[in-house]
Amino acid sequence: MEDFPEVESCVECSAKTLHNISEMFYYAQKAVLHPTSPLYIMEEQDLTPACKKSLVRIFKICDIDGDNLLNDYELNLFQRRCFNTPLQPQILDEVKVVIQKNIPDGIFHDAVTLKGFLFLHCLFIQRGRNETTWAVLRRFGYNEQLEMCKDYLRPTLKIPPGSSTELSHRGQQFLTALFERYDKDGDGALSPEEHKMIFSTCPSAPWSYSTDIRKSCPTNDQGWVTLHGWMCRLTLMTLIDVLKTLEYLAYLGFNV
Ligand SMILES: [Ca+2]
Ligand SMILES: [Ca+2]
Repeated sequence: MEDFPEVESCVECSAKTLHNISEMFYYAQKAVLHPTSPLYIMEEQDLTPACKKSLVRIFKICDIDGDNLLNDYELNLFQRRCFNTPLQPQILDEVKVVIQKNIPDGIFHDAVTLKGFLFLHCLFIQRGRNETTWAVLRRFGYNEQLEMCKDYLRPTLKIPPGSSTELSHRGQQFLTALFERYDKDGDGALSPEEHKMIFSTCPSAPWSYSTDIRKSCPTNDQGWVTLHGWMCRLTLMTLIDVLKTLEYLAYLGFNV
């Protein structure tokens, strides 16, 4: 196996004595459904850059209060979103102990840091539980190449003739909360830096700050976009290009 790093697992089996047959199928299926190589570099014992990048984005989306830590409440929401079950308090404590033991700065104020989150996924893979990390990545829209799936970004939407499109109440709530999370200084407006950060989970911003949103939407005295301006621009985008809104909601981590 050392000579062939592309071989993920090796199991001795026999069709004659039926020795290890079910194990053989289990590992073969696993190699196809939850491959290691897109996630992990064996020689370096570390996650691949693409996997890290995806997990960093997921971490940011799950960090609801924006303090760069995942507290118990945020971890529970994450767990529910990915696995549809709540995290047992005892298991949560055990996970934190394991992280703390291995990397001391993986836990801060009883919450998981980004380092701790990445370490946890490294550990899953090292323990042969690739399916856990894959489940997380797939839930957040990633395909086998660790790119966002097209149908996740642009789901089919039939708009009857004569109808227009607008943000739902849930969509408005999500985008308002997002604004509040990234308005770090709490002045009720997005500075250019805050505007840049709000789209840090997206490939790029959907519009230019200086020549588009700032010029066309309500701003404060400093000329920075207010919550009202932010919602106006999104309402307009939803009206004229709803697929673009859907795409951005996916990048921003709206839970569907
Ligand atoms: Ca947090
Ligand atoms: Ca601000």
